[in-house]
Amino acid sequence: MKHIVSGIQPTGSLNLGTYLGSIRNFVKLQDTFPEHHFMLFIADLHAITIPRDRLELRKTIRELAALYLACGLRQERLSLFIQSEIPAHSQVAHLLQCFTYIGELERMTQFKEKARRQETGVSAALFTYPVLMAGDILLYDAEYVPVGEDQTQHLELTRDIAERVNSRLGAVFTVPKLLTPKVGARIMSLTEPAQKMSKSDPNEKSRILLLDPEPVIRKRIMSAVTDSDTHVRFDKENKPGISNLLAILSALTDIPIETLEQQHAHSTYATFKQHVADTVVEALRPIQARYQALIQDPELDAFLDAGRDYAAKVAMRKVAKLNHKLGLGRKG
Ligand code: ATP
Ligand code: LTN
Repeated sequence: MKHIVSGIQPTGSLNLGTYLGSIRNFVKLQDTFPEHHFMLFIADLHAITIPRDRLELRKTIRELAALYLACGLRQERLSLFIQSEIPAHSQVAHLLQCFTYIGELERMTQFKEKARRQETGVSAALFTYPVLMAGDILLYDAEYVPVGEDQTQHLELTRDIAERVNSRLGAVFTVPKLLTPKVGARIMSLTEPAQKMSKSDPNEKSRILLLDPEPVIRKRIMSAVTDSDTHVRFDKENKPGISNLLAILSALTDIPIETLEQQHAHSTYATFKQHVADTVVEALRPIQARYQALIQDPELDAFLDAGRDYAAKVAMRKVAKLNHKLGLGRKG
């Protein structure tokens, strides 16, 4: 079975950036790749590389599982699971660390950024985070990995590790390919459009959460930072705020940015923002309704159990193969 694999960390509530950069893309890819099986997981082992409150983490894991499904993923050809429920993820991370150089990890920009922001100590796990991620992907012989642009460097490292293992031990892993969405791969903050919209930004006004009530969504968009010009035009350099709103609108409607520019050639910023706000509200309404039903539904647990069982079987086989190739344990 050919696999497409991706994960999201259960940290903070899901925002429009994560939705457009990843989940919405998964939904579309289910049509683009009708032969592939989708393996999507909640990266809770990644989340604890920075200290978390346990009750908050548990709540977010469930919320994320329900949101994944609420966003319209079809359940056939999908295994949704929780990373920590599959011990093979931790196992393979150690094995792959034996094939990763410290210098490679020191170059990771996400590590450098997150380490800089840490007020208490920086955990060794934050440093080895990309190796755990490589394991998530290689365990399942993923052919494609759909992620936002910020994950490109991690995916390059994953490919390097896979090639290194294959050249030392013979063919063990499929070398995965990156899949980023054409529009929406990098949604920016509404208050500082030079930075990506992020769950961990302390300024709540910088983002829209998928579960935000309608008035909040409208307020955030209407007060999004723009510029002193008056033309609705895509120009990331000089008009990052307006360009970001155009990208959001384009990603949600599948209308090319050039067409949107033409449609809004004579709009004021206020009219344009109103249109973006209406579109976001309409797009999120059905997701919010499905979420409310799913979060209380015991079927959600049944689906996560099935996902866990499928993933565990595939992953265990891969770890056994790797152990064997490395000469670990007894011959069996
Ligand atoms: P943080 O914002 O705290 O650094 P994160 O949102 O980057 O965390 P994840 O939740 O694990 O971390 O990201 C899940 C997926 O969403 C990844 O594929 C990531 O590339 C994508 N993503 C995250 N933020 C954005 C964004 N602003 N625009 C587009 N894609 C994004
Ligand atoms: N690091 C990723 C989340 C992640 C992931 C993965 C994505 C962990 N393991 C495997 C794709 C495949 C992030 O988006 N921050």
